[in-house]
Amino acid sequence: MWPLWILTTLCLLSNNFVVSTRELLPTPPLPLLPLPSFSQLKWQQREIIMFFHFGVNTFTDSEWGTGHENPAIFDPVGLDANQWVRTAVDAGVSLVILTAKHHDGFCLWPSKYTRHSVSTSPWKNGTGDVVQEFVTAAKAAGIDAGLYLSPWDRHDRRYGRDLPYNEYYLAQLQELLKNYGSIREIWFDGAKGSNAPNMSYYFTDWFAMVKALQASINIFSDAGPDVRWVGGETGSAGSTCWSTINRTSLSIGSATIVDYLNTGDPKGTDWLPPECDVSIRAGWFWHKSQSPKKLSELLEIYYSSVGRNCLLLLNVPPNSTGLISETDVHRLREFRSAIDTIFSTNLAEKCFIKASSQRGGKGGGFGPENVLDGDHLWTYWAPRDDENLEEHWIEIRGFGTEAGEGLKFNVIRIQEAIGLGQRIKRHEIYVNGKCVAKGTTVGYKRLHRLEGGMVQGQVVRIRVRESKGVPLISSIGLHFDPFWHPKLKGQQLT
Ligand code: FUL
Repeated sequence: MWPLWILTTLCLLSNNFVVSTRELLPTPPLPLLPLPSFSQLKWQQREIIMFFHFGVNTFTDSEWGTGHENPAIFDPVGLDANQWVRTAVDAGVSLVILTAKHHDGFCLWPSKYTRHSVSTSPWKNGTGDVVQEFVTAAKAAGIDAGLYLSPWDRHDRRYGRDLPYNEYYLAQLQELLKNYGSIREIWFDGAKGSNAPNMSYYFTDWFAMVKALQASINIFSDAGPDVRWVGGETGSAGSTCWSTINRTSLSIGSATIVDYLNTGDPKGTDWLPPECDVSIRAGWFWHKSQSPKKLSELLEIYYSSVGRNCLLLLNVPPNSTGLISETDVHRLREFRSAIDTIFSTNLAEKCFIKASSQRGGKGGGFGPENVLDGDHLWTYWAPRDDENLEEHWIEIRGFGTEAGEGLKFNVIRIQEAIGLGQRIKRHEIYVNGKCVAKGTTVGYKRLHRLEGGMVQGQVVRIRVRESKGVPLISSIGLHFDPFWHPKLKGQQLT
């Protein structure tokens, strides 16, 4: 046995040989719970996802089928799921969700537990499977698939009898989540007609079964557990929108909680971000008489959903031929190209940037320059964590031409490093010392499309007036939206 002093000396000596001159970095701040899961973070970054409402209603010009539809009406002779997926990909969408069964109970796959499905329809002589074609097309295009399975079923006789219906529903969940590869979102719709039979859904069993069958899936319902409904179908979240909420205050299918769902809860103990579902047309299903919303309406929806810390779930209904109509394809192209036009240039990239303080000092890895890199999650500006600091701010200052003429923009983008929790409660934006926008929450992404129109100025300061812990900002953008024509006149703030 070596004496301790010899061991210590040897260690010190050997350390001398390996000691490096590399400076150690200051550690990141503590997270502020609750935090998103890995799958929720992946979901949030998608920004826009797409819904396909398709089924017997597509052939009957209705929104809620009765459950008595004859499968003989289902015959989408030109069905091409690749065209649906191409439309989604061209719109920048990475996850598409299909109504495998809507309230009418008709199944788009040949379920072994009912005859009310594609198997008794004339489409492909009863040998077709829309769910299969849909997931195969998504996989071929390299995007993810999700499924909607309506709890309310107006066709099946078991509906209204708790045990048999829950067993039926679980059997179908297993078919869908076992046989079609990776499914990334499952949509449990809380909707149900007022005269429908009473029914208790065994949500605990459903959720557990889903998680047993799929590793990276997010479960959507009014109350999560992974993604919550935003409380309306207009594609718009509250201007205050927390990803946090108390799940115990939520229930599925209750109209009384919509305001709470819309804004979330700063004191919420669960990370349960909202999804804004809205249709490109007035109805969820295709109707010959309807046409897509105008580009300006879609942009309004984008600012009120993605721009308010949410995901936009945009429904685009395939028609009775089994294709997405050309009018919708065209409108979606315009929509994507408008978003790209607005956000592909960030005027702040050409600017000086400074902040009220920075964690660990210069070179510590938490400087304000992090808000201009391409990582919108894990590199961020962190101010010094010091109770005596009165306020945290970050400032963008033009130089060269921008210093003379000033920066011209009408959209401000702010993003929080939500991997460490959602923190900002109140913020304000000043251009040359004048307040041009105020808001509450930021979250993953907050967009301010300026009500006063374009502003022009040399110095833009974002002041965080209130936050839970220190604010952590991962990205900032100053953008110009040529499609925005507010009633108020622009302001020259030079
Ligand atoms: C609602 C349903 O009743 C609509 O038909 C549609 O599926 C929409 C997404 O959810 O609750």
